[in-house]
Amino acid sequence: MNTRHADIVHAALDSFRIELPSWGFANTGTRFGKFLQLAAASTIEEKFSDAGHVHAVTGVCPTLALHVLWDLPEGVVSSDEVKRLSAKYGVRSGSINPNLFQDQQYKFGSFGNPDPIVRDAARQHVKDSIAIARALDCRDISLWCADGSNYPGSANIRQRRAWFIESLQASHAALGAGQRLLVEYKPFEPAFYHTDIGDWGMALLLARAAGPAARVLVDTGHHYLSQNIEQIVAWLLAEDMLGGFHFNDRRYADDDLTLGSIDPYQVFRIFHEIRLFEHETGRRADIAYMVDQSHNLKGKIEAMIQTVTIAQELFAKAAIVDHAALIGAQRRSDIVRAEATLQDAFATDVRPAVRDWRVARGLPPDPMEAFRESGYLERITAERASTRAGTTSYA
Ligand code: PSV
Ligand code: MN
Repeated sequence: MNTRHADIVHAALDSFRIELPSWGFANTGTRFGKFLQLAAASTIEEKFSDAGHVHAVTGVCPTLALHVLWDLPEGVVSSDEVKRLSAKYGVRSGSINPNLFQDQQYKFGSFGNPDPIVRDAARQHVKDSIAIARALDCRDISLWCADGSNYPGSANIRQRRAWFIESLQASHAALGAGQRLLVEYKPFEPAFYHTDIGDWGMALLLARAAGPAARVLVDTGHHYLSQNIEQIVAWLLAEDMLGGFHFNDRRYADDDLTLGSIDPYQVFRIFHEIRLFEHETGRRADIAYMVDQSHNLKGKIEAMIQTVTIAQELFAKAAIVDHAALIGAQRRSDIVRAEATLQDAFATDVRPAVRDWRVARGLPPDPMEAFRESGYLERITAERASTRAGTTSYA
């Protein structure tokens, strides 16, 4: 790697921050079972503490996404306590995630429920979540609706779309200045016939209908197999409608595997579209990068450190793409040269430059080693094991 590349990598990493999910530190599992980890967090304080350790060794995770029912079940009254935890552990609250899928009343949907009382309750919960976000100085309200149906004929798809527009507009109207509503889509699960916000096109139209501060959130695991996610990203960028990412990888469905563990080239291509957009427009894309992974087998904190490291490396690789060469080759329709321009960047070993960047910023050169040497995992394993052996809370 030459010095010009090293400088580009350093500048790119300076601009790259990634948010951790509170639920990624808690015990989770599949619908068949959970393998409990004694070190898993079960209180919001433990989640902040664990996130603080990831941030301490990586230096790029200053915020923690919160899920309202799992982290602030008592609502806005908990915000002072959350602020205290932020200050204590050096991590701010990040995106606020309403929960419109867990309560029994949402069996037949939230914003799309045929019962107006349930639709009202869902709207109220989102408004309460926005108030929490305001109290915690959080910009983004990240909305995922599990709504859908399992059997043809059992739901009126167009009617539900209209109900969604109504509720999203009402939610948007409750936003404070500078806040954003991120609309996440997912093709299936938990619904297996139709999902009300099933893909990026539906999310885009609904976000547009909601109001000017709504954007689309792309969860990389929420696509059909072989779908071209970077093309979706390129279109959303062009439409100024890309608000954020939930990062994870998958092999079959929404598997919650570590980012880049199955297809790192896909993640590189996504980052490349963002860097190319910024190169061509001279504008910074205003995107919230967030992790959305709950690990069932890997140690939770180590999985997060590994994810962040991989994200940084793939972002750095995308940063060194030779844009001038690429654009020139595309204009000449020199397909082989254009393709090789991407492949060259992807094949470049950026790890030494990333390590140098860490050292220059006073961070440990190897975050995983630093974490393993810190003794934190052994300490929390002993402490948490003694206080609650056998706890099975989801988040
Ligand atoms: C749904 O699969 C999802 O991606 C949403 O973002 C939820 O908030 C999150 O997972 C919960 O684990
Ligand atoms: Mn998600």
